[in-house]
Amino acid sequence: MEAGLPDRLYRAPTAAPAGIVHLGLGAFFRAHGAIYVAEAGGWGVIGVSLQSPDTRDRLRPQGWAYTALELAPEGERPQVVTVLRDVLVAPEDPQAVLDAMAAPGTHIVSLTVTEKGYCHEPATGRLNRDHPRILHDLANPLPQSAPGFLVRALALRRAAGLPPFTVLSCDNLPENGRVLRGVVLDLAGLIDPALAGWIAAEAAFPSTMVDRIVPATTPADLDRLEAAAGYRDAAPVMHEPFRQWVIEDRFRGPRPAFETAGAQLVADVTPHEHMKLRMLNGTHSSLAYLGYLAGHQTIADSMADPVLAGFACRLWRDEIIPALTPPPGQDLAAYADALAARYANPAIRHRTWQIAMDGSQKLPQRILGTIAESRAAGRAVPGLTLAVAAWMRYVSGRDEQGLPIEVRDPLAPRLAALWTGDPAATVRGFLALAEVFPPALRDDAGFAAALTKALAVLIRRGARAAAAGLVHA
Ligand code: CS2
Repeated sequence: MEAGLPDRLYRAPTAAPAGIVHLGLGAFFRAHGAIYVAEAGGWGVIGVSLQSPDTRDRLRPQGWAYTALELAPEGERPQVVTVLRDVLVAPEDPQAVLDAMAAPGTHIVSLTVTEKGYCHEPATGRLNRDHPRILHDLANPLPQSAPGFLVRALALRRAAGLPPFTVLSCDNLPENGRVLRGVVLDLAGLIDPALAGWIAAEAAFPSTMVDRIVPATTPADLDRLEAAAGYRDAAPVMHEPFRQWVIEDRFRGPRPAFETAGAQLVADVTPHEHMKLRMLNGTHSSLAYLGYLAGHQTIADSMADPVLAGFACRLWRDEIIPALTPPPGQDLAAYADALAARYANPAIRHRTWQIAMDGSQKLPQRILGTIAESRAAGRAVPGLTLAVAAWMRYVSGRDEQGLPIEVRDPLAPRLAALWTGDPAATVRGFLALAEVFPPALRDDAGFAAALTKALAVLIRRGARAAAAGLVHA
């Protein structure tokens, strides 16, 4: 142990197999799934970074231990998490990742690779066969993409006469297990149809709903932790007190007793996923675009602005809740109240810029589904329509003062090129994006008209005034 973590919290290495390989070792998993696994007991995790060695290099001198700092309005609480057994960096040694996934002691491969890591078309959920990483993985046995690792590792297990691992998707996609299964079967079918048949018959892909607000760790957070806990950690994670994990109980082998850590094991995750993606992530994205354009750095700052707080309440009450079927026993109005309190937590500095990232991958499940279903049912959704207009303005790459915005999105150059400044022409260009907009919206002239009107108001009056117009409507 070289770094400053207290010795008494360091867990000696164990020879027991970890049981879980996790793809995508970002802050979210380390502040959410890893803590559930740690609290369930008896299992460990081999973490895999699919991009950079940074997290591995920071964690190695700490024996893979790190601090999760809970940020509540009333104070901070550090917890040292010692569930990681090893960290692998896929681009450095993809074979080591495949070996860990194919090991007989591995029963679960879980994923937090973000929406774009699924290499799917967001509007349809199908594999994007033209994705550069998928093209690479079709031609090479050592993969780059998450679906590529799953397919090649499952092939190794099949060849070795081992059962498949359970694939546990923990990303913010609706029916994430089903989407991932489809992507994996598409890719496996292109490599070896018999393998695809075996995966379809033998492997389990339970869907899960994950929830905890985990802003990216900043250099200032390292100092903040040192002040709160008295030691320096090179890779802590910051999170809110709330956490939720709803898991479809369909595992193919052994699993941790997640329920002892508070996870809900259910037969059908879909209503939970819809509620969370549309009520939390849908308003998160709406506040991210409108809040950023209105000059707010964080979600808490946006919620401290009565106009945007009122706008979020309007979205929940008038537009999102009427289109939802609540999960059994769930009061959606109470869920909205709890979200408003979580967003307002001033200790969490969750940047609007961070949430605004990858909108082309996020909008379909967060906002466009609600819009399409509401329009089909004859309900007006001007607030969500304004949020889509704000996204269009945001990805133009210029804010309301004409200053540049650092847009992060796999489609960023194409999106920026669609902005003409003329509302009708801009809306026509965006609605032609088949990857993003479902056919029901692309072919809906009424929606095009409503979006054009919202964009015109946004351009003329600015984001804050446009939102205010709907709060008092
Ligand atoms: C956020 C989510 O960054 C984003 O897009 O909306 O990460 C959100 O904080 C989590 O899904 C909360 O569970």
